[in-house]
Formats: sequence, C-alpha cells, structure tokens
Amino acid sequence: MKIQAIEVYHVAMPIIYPFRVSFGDIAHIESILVRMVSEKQHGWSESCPLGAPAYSSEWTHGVFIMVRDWLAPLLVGKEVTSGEQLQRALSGVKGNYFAKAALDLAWWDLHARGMGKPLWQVIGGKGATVDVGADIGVMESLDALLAEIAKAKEAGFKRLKLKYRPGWELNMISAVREAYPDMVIHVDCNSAYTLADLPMFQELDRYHLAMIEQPLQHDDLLDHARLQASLRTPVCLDESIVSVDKARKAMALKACRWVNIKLGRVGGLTNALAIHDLCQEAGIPCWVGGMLESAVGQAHSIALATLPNIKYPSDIFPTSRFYHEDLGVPAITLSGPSQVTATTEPGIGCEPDARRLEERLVEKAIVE
Ligand code: OSB
Ligand code: MG
Repeated sequence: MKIQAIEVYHVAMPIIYPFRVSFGDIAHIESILVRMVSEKQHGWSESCPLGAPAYSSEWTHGVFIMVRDWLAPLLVGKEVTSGEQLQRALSGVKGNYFAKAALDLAWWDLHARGMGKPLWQVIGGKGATVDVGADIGVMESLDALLAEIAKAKEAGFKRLKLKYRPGWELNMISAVREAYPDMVIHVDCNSAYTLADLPMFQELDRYHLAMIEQPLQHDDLLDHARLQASLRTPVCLDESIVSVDKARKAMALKACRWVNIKLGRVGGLTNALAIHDLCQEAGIPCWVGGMLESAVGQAHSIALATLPNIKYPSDIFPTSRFYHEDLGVPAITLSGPSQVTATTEPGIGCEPDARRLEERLVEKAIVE
C-alpha cells in the first residue's frame, strides 16, 4: 500500500513507582508512537528507547528527530508491500534501531489491518495465548523484595526475573533461594559487569538460575562467549542483539544459550521474525522482552510472543503493574495466571486513547 502520511508522537507517561535497574531509576516512560496512514487504513506503533541513552545509544527525543528528519521522508509517497522492502528503503541510515522499529511496526499493523486479520495470525503465531513472567526491580531492602516475590508467587507467575547490580547480587540471590528453592528465577544485569567479575558469576552459578540476562557490556559478544564457556547457567543476550547479523555472530561465537528479542532494539518486527527463525534453526530458544511500553507497544510484543520458538515466559505485564491508566486501549490484562491472550481484532487490536495521547504529548510531527 502507498504510505500517505506519517505522524510521530513523543509522549511522557507517568508510572506508579520508579523501576530501579543497574543503570539507574526509570521514573517515567518516554516513548515514541507512530501513526502511519495509507489510502484506506492506518497503523499504530510504539518504540520506547527510554528518555536517556542508558539502555542503548538511542533516546526518545533523538528517535523523534531521527524519524521526523531522516526516516519518515524515505517512506512517504512510496508503495510498500513488505517489511523487507521497508527495511531496504531505510538501509541508507546506519543503526538507529528503535527509530526504524517505530516505522516498521506501524507498517505491520497497517498491513495486517489491510488483510482484516490479527497481526499474530499474519506472522504465523501458533495460538492466541502466551506465557508471561513477573519481574522485580532493585528494592529498598531484602524484606521488601521477599514481600514482592510472595505476591508474584501467589498470583501464579511461572517465572520471576530479578534485576541484578553491584550491591544487590549474591547476598540478594542467596536470600531469595533460601526462601524459594525451586522457583524458576533469572537475573537481568543490564550490562553492569565485565569479565573481571568472573569469580562473582562462578559463585552465582551455584544458584541454578534459569539464565543470566546481559551480564556484560551492551555491545559485546566475545566476552559473553568466554563467560558462557565458564558457566553452567545459560547466558541470555538482550542489549547485544541489535540486528540479524549480531544474532548470527552470537550463535557462531556461542555467546549465549537464550535470546531475548525486543522489537524496538532490533529495528522492528521484520528483523525480529528473521532473528526468531535464525535462533530456531540454531537450536537457541527465545522469549520477548519489553521496555515498559504502553498497551500499544505491548500489543505488538504479544503478537511476537505467539511464535513457535518463544519458549520462556515473556516480559509482558498487565497495565496495572506500572500504570494507573494505560495510554493504549484496550489495556493489558492477564487472561489467566501468568498468561495474556492476543487480540481477535485486525492488526494489533490496540490504539492510543486520543485524550490521553494529547495529555501526555511532549512533541508531535506530521510528515506528508
Ligand atoms: O533489560 O529488559 C530490560 C525495562 C527497561 C529497559 C530495559 C529492560 C527493562 C525490563 C522490563 O526489564 C521488564 C518488563 O517489561 O517486565
Ligand atoms: Mg534485559
């Protein structure tokens, strides 16, 4: 279909309490939404790099400018019939994955709506219901953490992800393991460490964790391969997998045994599908990560999570976990313990509420 206009929205969304991770406290969520308009339809996307370039080198205002000034002008007025074609049209711009994702994802919603089918069916999802996990940031105290874990267990979550950083590491895990010896638990380090911390990871190896997510630097593969070779616990890469090519190299180096696929980080669904298939062929299972998006972004993540090589509960959470009121309609709710169910509506089946979009707006551009 021919792309007639691209609207870009930078929003700031309040969350209920700050999410504390190794690189700092996330106090509110700054995200980019795109509305892509063709003759007959429109599609929505969300790409959330966070307000500061602390998770990756991208940040929300930078993504806004990148989409407005460089990427959207490459698509407006063009006939785009596939995700690969869209990515080729953007390929003159290096990197800038979150920015490309905002356009790629909006195109996929537009495309699926044009077919009158839910996006998860268009991409070959195996069933509407997917497993999701609980996750808990760094807390004020071990008692506060144990109280949160008790709630997650009570709610029936099938796995627990704990943020992990210097000062909140072996002491924390040993207390958690003592209280919950059999729970499926993994830790997410968000690149807080280097190979100099190998002795700490060898200690951590005794706690039979499901995986250790992104222990080393955000753009590293080689040191992760060295670390994986000296641990029994699987390493899962998040930050390091920004492209199909990085995924291929990670497999070749044996840098990980799991891959967390995030739609924003890899430049959208087109690349996420290619990474999913590549990992499947290499015998590396995947799961879907998130960036605390609104329901619009999470609706895209749910579609990805329906694919067959998604083998571990994903980071998709009910709206009430972080938001008083979701920007997207409908909000995300659990359809059973530790699960959510994808839409029966065409596309992602979710749009931002017009009033809330206006209220949370930081800046807006229309490219036509
Ligand atoms: O590393 O997965 C991450 C949130 C913001 C930035 C990076 C990450 C996260 C999360 C989100 O861990 C967890 C969730 O969606 O439940
Ligand atoms: Mg992570």
